[in-house]
Amino acid sequence: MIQASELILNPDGSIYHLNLKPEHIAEDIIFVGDQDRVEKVTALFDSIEFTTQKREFKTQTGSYKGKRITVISTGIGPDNIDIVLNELDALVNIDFATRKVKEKLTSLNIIRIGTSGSLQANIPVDSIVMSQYAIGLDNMLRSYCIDEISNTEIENAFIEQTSWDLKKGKPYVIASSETLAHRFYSVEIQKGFTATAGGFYGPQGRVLRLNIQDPNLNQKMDQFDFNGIQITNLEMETAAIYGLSALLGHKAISLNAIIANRADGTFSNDSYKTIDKLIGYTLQKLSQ
Ligand code: R1P
Repeated sequence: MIQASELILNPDGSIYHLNLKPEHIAEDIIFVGDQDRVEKVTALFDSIEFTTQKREFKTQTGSYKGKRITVISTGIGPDNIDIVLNELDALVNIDFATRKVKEKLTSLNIIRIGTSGSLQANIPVDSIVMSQYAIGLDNMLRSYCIDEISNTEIENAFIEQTSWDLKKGKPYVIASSETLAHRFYSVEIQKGFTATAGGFYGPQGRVLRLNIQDPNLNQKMDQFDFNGIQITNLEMETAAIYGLSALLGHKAISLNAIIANRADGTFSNDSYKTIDKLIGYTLQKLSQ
């Protein structure tokens, strides 16, 4: 039995941070970072059956072309992904009455609709990248037992090629769900290898007033190559989503609208349009 201090439920029986009960979520779940993006997605739904919000975690469940879908905002960063994925998993795979793991486990489909900066000059602003792999630079996942799901060969190549300082922890590489990658890919988008940072400024090489440990990291990431696999873009959630999904038995794919290009210094003139395009693309693929 899982103790009350470990699986925390609110007085109404909902899970602690997300404020959700098991009946509130669908098996197809869209993650967005920004809570205002939830309604941009559900504005296209035929109907909405449920809405709640606690902190940055806003959730709506409804129907799009007859398919039941939940949209949830994760806020920013891998630490929030730890909360969202563990609590979503508990909602489907732990019996809240007995506080025991269910015998029959449910596998969720998780699709991130995110924004991201490209590291490659040939992946321009306003394009869409689907992450085939992600590399986590943030350490969150290293609290779990990840040897069976992480790609040590690519990790070691990254450490060597970027002279990564292991005082910052060991980066981890996780693949997307092959099933969802197949389902969500089309020639309209690019396949990529996404780096997930644990912060927005220093951890992504931005200098305002503080010196950073490795000012050349982005350039080295841009030049990284493992048998033709190159790092395409930088954001703050994908590797954590892939890692926890793989560990918990869920399927995950991350689709990012490229709104900035860190290689040529450009920023999208109309990032909302690109995000809208990605929302439409995702819903169309989900409903097929
Ligand atoms: C930073 O501004 C945030 O934007 C990106 C990063 O991953 C980070 O969460 O994604 P979202 O637009 O999905 O939040």
